[in-house]
Amino acid sequence: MKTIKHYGWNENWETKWNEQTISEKRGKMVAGRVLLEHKHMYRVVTDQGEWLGTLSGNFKHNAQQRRDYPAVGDWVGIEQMPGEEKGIIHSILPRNSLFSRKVAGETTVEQIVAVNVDYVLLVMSLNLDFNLRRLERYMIAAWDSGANPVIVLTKKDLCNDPETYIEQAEAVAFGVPIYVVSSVTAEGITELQDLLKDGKTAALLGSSGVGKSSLTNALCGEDV
Ligand SMILES: Nc1nc2c(ncn2[C@@H]2O[C@H](COP(=O)(O)OP(=O)(O)OP(=O)(O)O)[C@@H](O)[C@H]2O)c(=O)[nH]1
Ligand SMILES: [Mg+2]
Repeated sequence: MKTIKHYGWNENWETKWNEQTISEKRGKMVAGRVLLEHKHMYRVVTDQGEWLGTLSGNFKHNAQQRRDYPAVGDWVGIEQMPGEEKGIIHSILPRNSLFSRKVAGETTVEQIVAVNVDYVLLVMSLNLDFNLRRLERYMIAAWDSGANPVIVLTKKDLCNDPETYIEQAEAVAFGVPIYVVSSVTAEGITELQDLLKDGKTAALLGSSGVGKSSLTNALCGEDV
């Protein structure tokens, strides 16, 4: 069975867990990572399997704003309901990055896209989608989140002169690593896999059709 290490648990999280989890609940709780979120219900993966998590009364009482609630990528302290694939979430470990966007409606609300992301892959394809202004905006969003930006130029197989594009990207990228890949020929995929090994978490940012899903499948070696 997969353990939480496969989902990015490491010594840093272990340390945070030991420091933060000092309540009387400690003995009953295990650490888990939020995989999905829907209306204050959370799918949480733990070393004992995947549970459906809901918030403890105390947690709800103390939560004031969006950021106080769990989000995808959070490490939480969860207590299993005896004999059930369900649990009560009591706590969240301090985040090391937070990626959000403002959604305009009657009032502007913050939507958290993902937290505890190590790398944000800024994905653009080497054809009509290539746009340096957009790349700059992506980089600002990535730096704001606290995660490390990485530029991924996709569909290399469709491009006759990738060098020209790479040079242009380098000119605005200021030391941000650039990977050039093709999900069709698999060129560049191993290099990107190397970056993401050891339980690193990545989020993808890019327009529709640039090849994010194809890239995810190529990186995982299976359909996900
Ligand atoms: N030639 C070529 N085509 C690709 C490559 N990657 C993706 N495509 C094609 O581009 C189209 C869009 O790819 P997707 O992976 O669905 O793009 P996406 O970014 O996930 O798009 P959304 O889900 O709409 O945001 C599909 O027809 C893919 O087959 C590539 O490396 N080379
Ligand atoms: Mg997609």
